[in-house]
Amino acid sequence: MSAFVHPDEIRSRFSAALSAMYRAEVPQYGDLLTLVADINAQTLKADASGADRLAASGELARLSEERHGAIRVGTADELATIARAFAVMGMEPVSYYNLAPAGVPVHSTAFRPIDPAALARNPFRVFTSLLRLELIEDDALRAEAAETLARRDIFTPGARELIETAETAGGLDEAQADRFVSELLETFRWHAQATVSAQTYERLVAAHRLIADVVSFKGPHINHLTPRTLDIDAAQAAMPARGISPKETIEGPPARACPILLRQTSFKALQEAITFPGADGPTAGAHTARFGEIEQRGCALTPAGRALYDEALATKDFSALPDDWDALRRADLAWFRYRATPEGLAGRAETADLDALIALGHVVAEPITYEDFLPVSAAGIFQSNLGSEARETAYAVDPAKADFEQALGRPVKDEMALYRAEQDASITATLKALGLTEMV
Ligand code: OOG
Ligand code: NI
Repeated sequence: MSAFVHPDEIRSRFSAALSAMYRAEVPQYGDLLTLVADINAQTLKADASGADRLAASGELARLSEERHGAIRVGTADELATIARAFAVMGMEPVSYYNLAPAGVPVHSTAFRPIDPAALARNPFRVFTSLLRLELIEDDALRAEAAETLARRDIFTPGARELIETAETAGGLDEAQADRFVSELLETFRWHAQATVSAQTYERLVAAHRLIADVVSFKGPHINHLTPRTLDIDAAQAAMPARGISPKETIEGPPARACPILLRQTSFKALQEAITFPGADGPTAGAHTARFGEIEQRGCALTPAGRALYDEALATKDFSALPDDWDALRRADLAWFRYRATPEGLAGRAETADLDALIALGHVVAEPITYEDFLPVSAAGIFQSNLGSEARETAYAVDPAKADFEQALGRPVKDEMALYRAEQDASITATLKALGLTEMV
């Protein structure tokens, strides 16, 4: 019998430990968690059918645990190693996001579980960005940044050793899993001591505030940890009364009866005291990196639905995207999970046509939750936290996905293929449960 702790369990322990650490580091994060928990409780109380739907899809149980975080790493080796660490927790890189067109010198992926059962257990995700040093124009500064990054190891020896153990043995036992969680937590910890001089820091900030954030510290401190709210408009409205001042607008689609994709809002990054090393001892400074964010997740869209969304976002006219589940489903604009109803299981339908089965009440289709990110929103979140000096102009863009995958050491997964597989599997299982397999 295997004594390995399940990767889902390691992920849950890590996400809980990270949340506790961040709460101790950034007390406002605790305030945000309380606010979101209050709003979610009110929303569930006011909408019993919505609560039932969430319970049926398994999302009610995961709701209070649900978080995404973000880190920014500096080198290919850091990215490849963090990918191996996330793999120990059952998290895979999904999608490629290029932030350069938005003037942010990084490209990114999101590490998350991909299996529906693992997502239901704990959907912890980490948006992980790799700095694109080649976008620093000043040669001397670029070389200095590269040397600084080459000198650091963002992983403890213990974390490196346990990643190896998990890979060679195929898993971690109880004691190893707990040690892995606490060793890996060190990578995400805040360090108030910069590793570069105040002068270098200022030059890095002048190149881009984000470059300074990645290069100047011992590790890629977690910069936000985002709980999921069921009503982001209510949460945004309730923030000022709790002493939290949100950014002006909510990123993503407008409020709808049928929520789609992802809506997000954040509070501005904190000015935090740091020190710089100096010949005559440390000198005091300040750095802004960490902020608070909340999100509301809706239904995942198909490529056709996503194209309509992107167009709607550009034209600010969302009328082409029907605000009705059945219309979204019939037009193949969103992904759904199909399920046989008790009536369906009791009855005997003469058809294997899904629309007909739904009309008969033998099958229901539930929207599949969007588990990924929106690059335009991500750029908005980055920018609102960089302060007024944020670079306005876009970087020249080249297709850098291949470079990213080379650094990562593997290709990223295609999010659409994952949603499609889930929808297809649910259709197959539904028809099988209804004894209709032979008819298709
Ligand atoms: C990541 C920003 C992206 C989101 O929710 O879109 C993100 C960062 O600031 O490092 O977390
Ligand atoms: Ni975020």
